[in-house]
Amino acid sequence: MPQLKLTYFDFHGGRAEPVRLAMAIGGVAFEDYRFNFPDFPEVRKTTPFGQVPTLQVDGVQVTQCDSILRYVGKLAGLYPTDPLQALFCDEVMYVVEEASVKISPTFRMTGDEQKQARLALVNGSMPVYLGWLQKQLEAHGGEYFADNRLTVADLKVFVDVRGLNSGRMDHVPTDLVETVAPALNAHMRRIGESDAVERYYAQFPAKI
Ligand SMILES: N[C@@H](CCC(=O)N[C@@H](CS)C(=O)NCC(=O)O)C(=O)O
Repeated sequence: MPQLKLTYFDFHGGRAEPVRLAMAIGGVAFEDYRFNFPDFPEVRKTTPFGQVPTLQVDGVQVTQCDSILRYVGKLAGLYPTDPLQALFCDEVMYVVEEASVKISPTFRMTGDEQKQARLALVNGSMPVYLGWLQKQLEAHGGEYFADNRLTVADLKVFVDVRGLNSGRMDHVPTDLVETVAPALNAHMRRIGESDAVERYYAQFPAKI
């Protein structure tokens, strides 16, 4: 097994959390390098695009969260070997990523600018993405997004839905998912209550 070092913010969300979960569930050993927001200016100097997450694989630095998640999913046994199921898995991951790309700039806004930008998403693309994800889940049997089992796509949606429900994002109503795609909340609860995920978060009793 290669030596792996994942670099990302110290919180239970964002673009690296599905990677952490996949490694924990699959029993893949890695260095979980977490840093606090004030240290980001220094950390970003060590990355090619000034962005995180990064994964070092035997000292080689790799970027792009979905590429990292796919790779780690393969190591962890959480990525389909069947090409069509892999395609379904990738599609879901990319839809979540596309939604994240739309909301990312709003984290640099404040006040009314942020409010208007977020409300435009809440009333525009977000329900479209959430509705599509719900349909996709239902089309694949209602429990998992691909391969009739837990894959990295489930972990990516789980982290995203939990973030939307958290109240961490001002102007994004905490009942948005429940209103437009309640099956995604049921999915989130199921994944969150699974033994492996509960065991993982039991390591972080004091953190949100
Ligand atoms: N395409 C990249 C995007 C990474 C990204 O935007 N990361 C955010 C944190 S979640 C970041 O570092 N933002 C700082 C910036 O873009 O200046 C990926 O998929 O990993």
